[in-house]
Amino acid sequence: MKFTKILIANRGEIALRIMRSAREMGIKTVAVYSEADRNALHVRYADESVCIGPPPSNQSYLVIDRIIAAAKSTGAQAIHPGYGFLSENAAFARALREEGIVLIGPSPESMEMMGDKLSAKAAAKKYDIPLVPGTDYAITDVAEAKKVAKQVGFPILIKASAGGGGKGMRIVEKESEFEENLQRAVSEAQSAFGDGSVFIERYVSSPRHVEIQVLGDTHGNVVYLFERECSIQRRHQKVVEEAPSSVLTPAIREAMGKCAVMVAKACNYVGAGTVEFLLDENKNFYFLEMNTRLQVEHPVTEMITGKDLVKEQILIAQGEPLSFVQEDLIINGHAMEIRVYAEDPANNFLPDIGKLIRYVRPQGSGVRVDDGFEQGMDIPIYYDPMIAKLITWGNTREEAIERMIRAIDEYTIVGCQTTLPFCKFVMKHDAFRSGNFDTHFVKHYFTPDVLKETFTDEELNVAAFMSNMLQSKAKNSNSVLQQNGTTTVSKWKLNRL
Ligand code: MV4
Repeated sequence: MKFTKILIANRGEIALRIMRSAREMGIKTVAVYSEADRNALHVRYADESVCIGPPPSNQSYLVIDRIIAAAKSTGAQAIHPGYGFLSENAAFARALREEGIVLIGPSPESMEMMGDKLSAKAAAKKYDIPLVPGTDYAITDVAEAKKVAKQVGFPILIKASAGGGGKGMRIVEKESEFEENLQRAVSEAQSAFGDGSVFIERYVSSPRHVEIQVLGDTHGNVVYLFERECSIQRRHQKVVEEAPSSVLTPAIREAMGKCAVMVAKACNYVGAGTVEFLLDENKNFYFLEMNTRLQVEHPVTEMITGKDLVKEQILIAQGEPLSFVQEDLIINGHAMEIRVYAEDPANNFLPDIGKLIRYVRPQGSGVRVDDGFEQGMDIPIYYDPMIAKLITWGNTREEAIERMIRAIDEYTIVGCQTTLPFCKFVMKHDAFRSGNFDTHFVKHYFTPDVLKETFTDEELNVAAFMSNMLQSKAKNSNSVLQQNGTTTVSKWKLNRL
């Protein structure tokens, strides 16, 4: 079935990003919005829009019935859920199926199988996918669990089967601390997720996080679109993502890709999905879990493969077979993405929302900005404080990094603190540039005082110029530039400060 109209059950940058692809395909778009988003860009961009409730997401973007009602009243044949909100909600997928509305995403069965870590591991085990040594069943017996923990070897990690994003994980250093930690993990998992199932794994102490993008169609074809390296994260919040990873060899890439395809096949996956792996110091990889949605960081994959993942999702949902095979896919160059949050990196990354008094996007070759704001807009307090994703492409990793630094310097955001200076710190750091880093990068290298040094040459020139001017004024002289012929300041930069 070819869609003529789809509804986007999301907001912000991802809603806009989806609508852009739909428009290129000649498909009309319906935006849904909360009262806080009445004037948001995704509402203005869409062909039609429907208000679905008050600002809090549990009264708007998370209310299944309101979204279905909006699709029915506008005649949308399909719904794209974006990421977050209802994107991995099997009950939503099932409700759409019952209403005869197509979900641009996988089946509720795939979501359920991969949403639970233990059932995901069980599915992967059948295909001999490498798993971190540990239990692949919920621990019920403490004595038995202790035995397994000893076999696996300490330190071990206790994980909640229903957990995600690092929630419900506990590291246990030695046997004597095992029982107490296990008890706590179970009760935490029970109260946080309503499911006390936990399992144990050997703790991989310095891993890298590498994930593989897959696409599966309704005809049983599955391909992988290489990897994204997402090790630069802070408290399980990704900050920098890139593709390809600087450490994978073609052989490891192919092995991981083939494993990811098997994981997707194990759950009859349809659509765009991501298979997460841990990579240890010796480049052994282990399957962790599968994310059954389009991810925030998907643009880096688009930049190196030339594929539009949202278009592919829509074509797949229409029932079309993939128009390419694995051998058609190649990696072209290197892409970097940073997440620009309205958070203050100098103050423990506390949200710093406000009005975008000045907002000027970077431009030029190899630069992509996915955002949902314009100058003058307020950042609503109700949702994720991500302002934008800044993505750069280069022929090489070095070029992508240099371009990112240049783009960060061009990006002007006045009205709130942002993570831009923090991301520039990462881009300039030797460990990052060498490619030799792991998931502990931020913890190891970042303290707020490192931000003080991240002025551009232009900014330093401006400072030098101004101090010079003040000194000259004190001396009652009017020939500032003659006194310091080496100081150059562009009017352009002065205007932007
Ligand atoms: C691990 C691990 C070490 N050993 N499992 C964190 C979130 C979840 N997706 C899996 N996570 C981890 N699982 C074993 N056996 C370390 C992490 C981990 C991590 C993983 C990916 C990206 C960032 C991370 C930060 C801290 C810990």
